[in-house]
This record gives sequence, structure tokens and C-alpha cells, in this order.
Amino acid sequence: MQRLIPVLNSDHVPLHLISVINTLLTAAKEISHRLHQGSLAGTLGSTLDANIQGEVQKKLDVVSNQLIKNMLLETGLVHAVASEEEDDVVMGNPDAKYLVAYDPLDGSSNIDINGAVGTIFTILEKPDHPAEGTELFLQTGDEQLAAGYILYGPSTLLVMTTGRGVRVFTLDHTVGEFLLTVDKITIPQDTQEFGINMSNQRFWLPPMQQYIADLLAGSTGPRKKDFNMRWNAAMVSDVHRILTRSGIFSYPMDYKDPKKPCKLRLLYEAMPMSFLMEQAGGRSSTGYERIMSIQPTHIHQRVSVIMGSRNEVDTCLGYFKQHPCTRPDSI
Ligand code: AFP
Repeated sequence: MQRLIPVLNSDHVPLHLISVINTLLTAAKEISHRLHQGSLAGTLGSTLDANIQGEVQKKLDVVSNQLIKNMLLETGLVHAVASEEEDDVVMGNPDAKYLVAYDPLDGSSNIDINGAVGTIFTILEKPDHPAEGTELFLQTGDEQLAAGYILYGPSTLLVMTTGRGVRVFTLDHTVGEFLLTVDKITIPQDTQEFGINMSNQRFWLPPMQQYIADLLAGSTGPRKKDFNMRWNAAMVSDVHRILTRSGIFSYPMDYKDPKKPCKLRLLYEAMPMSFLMEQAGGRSSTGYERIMSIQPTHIHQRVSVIMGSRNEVDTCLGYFKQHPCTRPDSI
């Protein structure tokens, strides 16, 4: 099986970009080890602090964030990093050209129940025009150079793209190398499986309520086929299921907390996952627009997410067209 570096070389990925990706994976190997140690590593449980998102930080959120940030900045190849766990952008080498935005431990509410969690990352280039701080990262998803996630499950997987399709690498713990195990992912265009947090159903916009109601009606309803549901409460795990066997995943905007109508973050969750979805032949939308086209206005901006098998996402988007409701400003 091929190791990561020769594969990225064959994809004509610049050497310094390969180094940045490899550094992320060095941090990921340490995170994987600490997760698999569980209680023995003394890093389960929560801290007494909350991040800028207002979420209580798990001890491993903090540890993972520090590991990734420090290792990336030590390379001298990174101009700045943005993280779910950092209020602001952290500047690196002013002469370097790569920007890295990441969610160090997505799904961290699963840590204490031994559930799957992951690291999500996207790599951008410092813009040609003068820009500082958060402005550096305000680029559309189409500007991404590379994106992916490391899924810490029964096996530790790297799923990534540099714009030439989606590949899967599996960590061989015996030699500490990520080895190519899937050369190219193509998502089936149709599906019978959906992922959404049903407890928010009464807060969704009417088009999403109607779309999901028709899925639940199954073969007795307008879709004339039954659907299965899965919800892992970790985007990395739900997205990996879709990349592996089809599906549609959504965390739509809802009126549960008017101050926070959307949950998922655009820069370091929705954008990288949308890059993977489109590279694998899928679709990714807010319900009103392609996520990869959105011009971010803030590094912690949230967005409504509907992504997965192309034909199923198009069917869902049809409900937003058929049931026009006033488009909320927030999505
Ligand atoms: P945490 O990292 O706080 O566990 O949140 C994970 C997440 O951002 C995303 O990975 C999941 O799809 C979504 O939240 C789950 O949200 P609910 O807990 O509301 O289902």
C-alpha cells in the first residue's frame, strides 16, 4: 500500500503543502493515541472554561487544539491558523503562505461516551491583496487548496482532497504511517438514509419540516420508498458514512435559539466537508445557495447545512423552491 507522501507527490501537491498536511497528521497521531488511552490518559471530562462558541471545553478539545496549533506554527510554513477553540486568528510566520483553519475535535460531546470524534481541517493560501487577522480567512470554499478530516474511530482514517478527488488513508499503528486504502470515493447519487437531529423538528423552516415528513412517510408517502435514519452527533462520522455508502446529512437552521439559528461553522466544518462532498460527486447547500460559493464575513460564522447524495439533496432543495418561505437573514 502506498504511503501518503508519494501519493500527494503524484498529485503534484507542492512540497511545502505536503509538509503542512503531514504536520497535521503528526498531531493527529498523538490525538489518536490519547483518545485510545481514554481514562488512562487522564484527559476525559470537561474543563471549567467555555470557548467563544459558548460551549464547555472538553479537556481533549484544549489538548488537541494546542497540539495542532503549536505543531503547525513550528513548521514556519504557516502564516496563520484559525480554530474553533481560539477566539481570534493566531499569527505564524509572516513570510509563509499557508492558512490553516480547523476544528480540533469535532463531536467532542462523544468523547466521554467513547463515541467517534474527528479533526476537520481546511488549507487556504494567504490572499494576494493586503489582509490581516481574520480577514485572511474570509475566502470562499472554492479557494480551498486542501481539506479533509481525521476520523478517530475503530480505525484512524484520513479522508482528504486537494481538488483531484477524495482519497482515504488508514493509520497503520505498527509503523505510524497513513497508507492509501481507497483511491477515489464516488458517492451514489441516490440514497435511502438520512441524518438529522429530529429533536429540533418543531423549530425547522416549513420546507425542511415537509421534506423530512415525506421521508418518514416512506413507501406510503410521496417518496414511495422507505428511509433509514442515523445520527452520530459528530459531523465527521455522519459525513464519513455518506462518503462510504450514500446518504443526506443536514443541520438546518432552526428557531430553537433565535440568537443562534445555525449550529455548524462555515469556515472549519461546512466548507471542508462541502469540498469533499463535491469532489466525491455529491452536493452541499444551505437550502438557498451552494456552500462552496459563500463569502464568509466572520471566522466563526455559522451556516445551515444540507449535504450528501446529489439527487437526494436536489430533492430536498426542491422543497425550498416549492414551499417558498421568507429566507432568514442568517442563512
Ligand atoms: P460538539 O463538537 O460540540 O460535540 O458538536 C458537534 C457538532 O458541531 C457536529 O459535529 C454535529 O453534527 C453536531 O454538532 C451535533 O449537534 P447536536 O448535539 O445538536 O446533535
